[in-house]
Amino acid sequence: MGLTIYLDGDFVPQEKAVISVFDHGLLYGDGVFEGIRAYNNRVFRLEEHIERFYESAKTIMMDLPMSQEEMADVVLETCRRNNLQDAYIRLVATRGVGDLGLDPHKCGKPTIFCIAASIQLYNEELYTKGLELVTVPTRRNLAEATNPRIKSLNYLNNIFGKIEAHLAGVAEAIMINQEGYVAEATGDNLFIVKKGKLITPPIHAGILEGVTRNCVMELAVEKGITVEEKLFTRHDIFNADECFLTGTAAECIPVIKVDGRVIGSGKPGDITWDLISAFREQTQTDGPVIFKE
Ligand code: PXG
Repeated sequence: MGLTIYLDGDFVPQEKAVISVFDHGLLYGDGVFEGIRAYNNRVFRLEEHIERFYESAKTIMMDLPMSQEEMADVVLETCRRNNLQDAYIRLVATRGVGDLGLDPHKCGKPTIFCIAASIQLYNEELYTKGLELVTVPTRRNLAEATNPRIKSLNYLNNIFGKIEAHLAGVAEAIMINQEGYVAEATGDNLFIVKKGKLITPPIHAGILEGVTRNCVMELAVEKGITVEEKLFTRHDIFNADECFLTGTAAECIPVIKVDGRVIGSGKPGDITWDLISAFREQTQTDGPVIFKE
């Protein structure tokens, strides 16, 4: 069945949701986006996603033509129009239609669209067996150049990581920053567990501040687990007791091998499992309701 898409103020059938070839989102990757999930009739942490969306837009000097509350309503209404209580949502703002030059001032107004689709769940076997990862040669973007905190439409850096992971015969990559410290995966944040402590790279490692990352850190603190944001290297991953990734699409997913080194017991660890189930529980009640009684 065709989806109903929000595009620049209207809800239109997906065949009609088309964008100009002069849109700078397409010509230059000039724009920002969010990947959001809905669970059990609620849009998970919608406010945090909208806030990050506006922060990304502010950094690239793009004025969004509505308030954060109105943008949140666009997301909720897109779910309603598609009759979805569980969904994968993509909210995008491009610089808009301009000429062939890269000057953003020539673009009149941002193009804004929102897609809500039914979610393609990851295979549960990935969670019970865990993932194998490799570190890849392409470094994560330098924060002083294209800051990874901006969730921009420019994902080539991450796509290189994905390609290099596939060349190495695995599904996902760990990206290292310019200084040699672990940054993140191509579309997920990374955690390790060592002697009962949960450790993840700080924002200044050059990462996206993940909504799932923040939620998992909160849940760990609630469970009395010590959480540290600190720089670490591949060596710390190889010698960790547990490792997992977090992201909107994958949620929390265990990692059992990195660059050929078995992590911990080689099976998803106890703290990882504890946090996976706490996260799954949290998604059932966190965020604004889509269909009110
Ligand atoms: N780091 C990067 C670089 C990301 O793109 C995350 C971390 C996790 O953030 P959240 O807020 O989702 O916990 C992301 C998320 C996908 C997909 O389909 C994932 C993301 C973007 C686009 C697609 O796996 N990003």
